Amino acid sequence: MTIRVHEKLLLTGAAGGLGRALRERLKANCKVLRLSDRADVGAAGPGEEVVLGDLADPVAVDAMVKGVQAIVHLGGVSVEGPFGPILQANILGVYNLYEAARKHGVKRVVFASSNHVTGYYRQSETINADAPPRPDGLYGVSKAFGEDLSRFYFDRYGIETACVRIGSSFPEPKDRRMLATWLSFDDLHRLITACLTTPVLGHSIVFGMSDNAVTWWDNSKARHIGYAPQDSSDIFRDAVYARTPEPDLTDPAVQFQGGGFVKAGPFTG
Ligand code: NAI
Ligand code: 15L
Repeated sequence: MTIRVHEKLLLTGAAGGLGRALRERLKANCKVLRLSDRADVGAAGPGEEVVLGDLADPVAVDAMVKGVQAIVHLGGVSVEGPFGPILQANILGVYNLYEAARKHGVKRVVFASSNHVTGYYRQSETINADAPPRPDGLYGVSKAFGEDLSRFYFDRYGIETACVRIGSSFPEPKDRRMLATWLSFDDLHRLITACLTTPVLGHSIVFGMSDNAVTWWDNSKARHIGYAPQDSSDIFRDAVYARTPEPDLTDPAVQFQGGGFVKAGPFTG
């Protein structure tokens, strides 16, 4: 199966944890991978180019988007915190990105949304893409904004987007919650590849998780994407149980899907 359907692909947030994990993997998806961040990403290697810039700056975003056919948008504030930086990177930044995509005729975007869009559902519930957002903080609200904005750009301008509500994408699950939310780097790449290559993406919401036995999310509304996870948190279960305490069922971080994010803040600034 060919996974190279775009000549030039933009990866924002290339200096971050997931950007670094995907840098090599995404080269298989394009002829040229354009790396962007406001932080240093090092020198461009073979099959790469670098266009740095701040997402809050429309001129910089225009330059990073111009000439690509598709975008994997990871850049932005990735945790709960003060509203100022979230506003700049995740709200103004995602608007700048879609405006540049519209101007330059980019037709497909994979948007790194987050499970924190629905963090106030309970860990005893299973939700699907039709469940209304219940963000667990300002970060989750900013990702819900990105999902809504991308839906508008699809309805008005036909730009297809996959809003990937990533669970917890790290080398291994760090705690018991992540046994449900874990997404391996290889499965993340499989999921992004599916979003980039499916013939008709439309505007879709898909939960970014591996094939974990315990799950709170039902991806049956995203079958058209063709994502088939091959990893599972289950191989880490015994080790995670051994090194973590019994959950306190009165703790909101244990009750709600968003975990510790439901207790973060308030922040000022
Ligand atoms: P990260 O924080 O390691 O990387 C984010 C990158 O965005 C950083 O390199 C940072 O310099 C860049 N950035 C921040 N503000 C910017 C701005 N104004 N202009 C340009 N670049 C800016 O985050 P990570 O873990 O790599 O996550 C990537 C994306 O995936 C984020 O959007 C995050 O919200 C989302 N996500 C990640 C999850 C995970 O488990 N790693 C879970 C859910 C969502
Ligand atoms: C996120 O949205 C964050 O970007 C990531 O750092 C993790 O905290 C993840 O959610 C999670 O819920 O585990």
